[in-house]
Amino acid sequence: MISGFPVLTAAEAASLVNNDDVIGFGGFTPAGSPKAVSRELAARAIAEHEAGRPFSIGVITGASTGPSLDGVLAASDAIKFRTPYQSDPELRKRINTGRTQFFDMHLSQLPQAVRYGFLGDLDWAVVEVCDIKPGGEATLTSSVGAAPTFLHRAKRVILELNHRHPAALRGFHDIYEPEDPPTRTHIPIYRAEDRIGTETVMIDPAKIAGIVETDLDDEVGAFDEPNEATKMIGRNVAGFLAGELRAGRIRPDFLPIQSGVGNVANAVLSAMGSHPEIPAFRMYTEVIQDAVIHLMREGRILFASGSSLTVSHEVLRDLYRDLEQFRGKILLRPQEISNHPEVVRRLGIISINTALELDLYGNVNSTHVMGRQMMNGIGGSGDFTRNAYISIFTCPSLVKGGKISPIVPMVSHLDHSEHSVQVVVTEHGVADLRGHSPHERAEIIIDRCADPQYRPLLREYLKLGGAAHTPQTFENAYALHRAFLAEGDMRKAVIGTKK
Ligand code: 0RQ
Repeated sequence: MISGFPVLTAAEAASLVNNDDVIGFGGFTPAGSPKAVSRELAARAIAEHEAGRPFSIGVITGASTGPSLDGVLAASDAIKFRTPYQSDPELRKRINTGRTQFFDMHLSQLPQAVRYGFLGDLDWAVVEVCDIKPGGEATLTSSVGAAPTFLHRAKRVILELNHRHPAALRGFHDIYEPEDPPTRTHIPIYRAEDRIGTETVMIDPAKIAGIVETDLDDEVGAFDEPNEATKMIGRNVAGFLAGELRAGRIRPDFLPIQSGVGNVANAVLSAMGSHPEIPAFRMYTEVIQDAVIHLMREGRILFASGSSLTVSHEVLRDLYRDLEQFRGKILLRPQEISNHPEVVRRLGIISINTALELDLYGNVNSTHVMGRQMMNGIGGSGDFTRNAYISIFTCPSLVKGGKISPIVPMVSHLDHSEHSVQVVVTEHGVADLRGHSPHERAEIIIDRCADPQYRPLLREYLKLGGAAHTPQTFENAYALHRAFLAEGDMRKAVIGTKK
């Protein structure tokens, strides 16, 4: 027994789950995701399938998880449906071949969708903790995600007590669950560092089926070294923001920053950190990445509010070693709060996210390759973009060795519309779309952001559209995509014929 709760092996815990059950797993991108029970659920699925019996479960998470959760469950065909975000190659393959039903959701909306009953009953919450007290008071680990809602709503609970995370993490979390309408009030955050909730989650002890002890690392992937293009994108974003400061459109003490996941995001933060005109700033974001911790150590980032410490093993190890140095400078919040549109608008957050592709008018596709293949999901990019003080999208001007231009006449899938997207940045430059009509936007994007190899094709497309308010032409809107699908290279597109 631990704190009066039965200790189970991961296999014993997994044996409690029934075919068709729906599980809410804690964790966020993939910090703090459970890693032991999911492995045993996958083993059970394989055994059940071999015995000719069905076994699959609904998997709801905060955001992406690692190979020990999405990876093994997908590989054993154990996922019946999946929401709201993923990034596992094995799972992606199944989603894109129709074997797993995936629905893509704004991350801030997931917890309330669970509470409203939109996703059906939640049979289980499986959540990683670093401490559990006898009355059911638990300290979460390196993320919060949707764990508080899962723990409150699920019929039963399994906890993974992971000794890799110190119990001294208590105090780094700010747990707050809003009331549901009609009794919801405002979220009382007025500055990035405002604490509004509790340090721990209270779990009904009667629901705790058992505790599984583990000692496992988080499964956050390492970052690539930034290449010339990502470094230039970073410098261009930093240069643009410095210009906004000079022009007085951003106040001298700056505004909180949200930055997406991935290599470009890491490079952007590093460039902002080393820009002489950008003052030390605060983050109000969902994912706290390596660059944030480095810049906090250098005094360039003063405070970070997020939902997860999505950092590499080394950075997490050193952060835990120096934990007291970071106390009071980091708060981990539920994704419902870290991404809350009301707070994003109130604080005046500058959002910086990455596009898969974007079109001449500023519409952005964050999720679907060639309009068909799901990459990861919209994540929190919509929560922030729509409500930002300034919304920025970055992308390289070329991918796949130049065979694809992420800047296209019309996006093949729409996640963020022209009404929400204000600034576009590639390694070539910055397209500031604020206050410009679709015609003007197209000119600016082609001149400043498209790769020179693609500018003639894009100009040709624009010319063909004539004087319409938004000069799309259905015959040619997907000429670049069609050329890539037919000939493996967008540069082979022919604009102007009714192919
Ligand atoms: O392919 O992996 O085969 O090399 O897409 O692209 O350049 O490595 O960029 O890692 O920053 O990911 C939009 C996916 C960018 C991510 C996306 C190919 C490219 C490469 C990855 P390879 P990069 P990144 C906060 C905010 C949505 C969620 C979000 C994302 C691979 O940023 O998931 O913003 N965003 N959340 O070659 C075909 C194109 C392509 C393309 C790139 N136009 N067509 N392939 N690629 N553009 C975080 C959360 O919410 C949790």
